[in-house]
Amino acid sequence: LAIGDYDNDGRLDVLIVDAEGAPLLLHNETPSAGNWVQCRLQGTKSNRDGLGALVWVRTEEGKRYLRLCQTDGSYMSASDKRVHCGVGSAKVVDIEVRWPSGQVDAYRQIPTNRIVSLTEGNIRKKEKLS
Ligand SMILES: [Ca+2]
Repeated sequence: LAIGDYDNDGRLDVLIVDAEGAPLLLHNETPSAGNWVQCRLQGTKSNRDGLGALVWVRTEEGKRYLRLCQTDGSYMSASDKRVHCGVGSAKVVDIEVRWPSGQVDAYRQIPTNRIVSLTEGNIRKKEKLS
């Protein structure tokens, strides 16, 4: 079993393969799943995929969500390495990435319902949180 957003619509889908049958894709078609953000991490000092990074997502209302960049979870499979986070009705979020190297990068006012690429240590000063 692997989990990922294969069609990049912000809703996580599930792929199941057993020992005998054809692969089964459970395509998530939930009509109103809320807003979301997905982070595609690229490590520079840390591993290239950013595996093990902790991603904090904070909404303007003060809700905070913590996600771990990982691909494990099921036997002989790898799930989507992008970090997915549902954020309810939030239109923008602040994101903080704590990389395995110890580097901390913070980004402000990231619009939701999109995939953002975040490279370790590559942050513009105006986006940096104080
Ligand atoms: Ca999807």
